Amino acid sequence: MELLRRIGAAFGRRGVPQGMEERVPPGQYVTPKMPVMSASPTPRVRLAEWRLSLYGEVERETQLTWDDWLSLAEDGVALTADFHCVTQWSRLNVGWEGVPASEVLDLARPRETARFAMLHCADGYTANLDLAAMRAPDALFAHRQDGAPLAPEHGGPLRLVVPSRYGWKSAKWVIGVEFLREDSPGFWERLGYHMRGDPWREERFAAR
Ligand SMILES: Nc1nc2c(c(=O)[nH]1)N[C@H]1C(S)=C(S)[C@@H](COP(=O)(O)O)O[C@H]1N2
Ligand SMILES: [Mo]
Repeated sequence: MELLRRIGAAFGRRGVPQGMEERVPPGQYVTPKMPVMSASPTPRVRLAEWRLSLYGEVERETQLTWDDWLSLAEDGVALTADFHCVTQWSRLNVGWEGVPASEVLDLARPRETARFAMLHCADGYTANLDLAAMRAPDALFAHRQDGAPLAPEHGGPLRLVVPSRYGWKSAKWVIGVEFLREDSPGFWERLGYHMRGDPWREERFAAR
């Protein structure tokens, strides 16, 4: 076994560049380009009608227009993060610009009882997340990717990015954040995907 381990270490992991082993969760390989992964066709979103609604377990229901978003984003952040899809590709160093998710959540003054969120999207897609993951320092609502406006197929005008969870939780075309007391399954979670989806623990599918 020790010999096998040493041979493995010398060759590295399949699909993982030398020296990147720490960055790539178990069972993932690195892809140079960001694939498009959508369960349905790209929805048409008109900025004049676009709203982001924050509701549920909150003190102050909030709706942002696109102009509201742009002024929020003036004091926004740019960060680089790795993206891990449950179908096993990982893309390293994706550049995002937007607003930290915790800052967006706080606009609605979540109640203390709010512990989870359901993300609602313009294509009818949903994804559930624990608020602790959404409040991680690298989680953001993003309207720009790799220095350009977020392309429609990648979730433009606005998507969520939660690098500490598998990609299916990074909701594209996000239009609603519903705050919840209890966890509830979204689109893929109802079909057997893991409720939490931490790539470092390889939480791909729910135990059955
Ligand atoms: N609204 C919506 N968001 C979504 C999806 C989707 O089908 N609809 N697919 C998810 C999946 S499985 C992944 S891996 C990422 C892919 O993002 P990309 O298409 O920008 O690579 O978006 C996630 N967000
Ligand atoms: Mo995915």
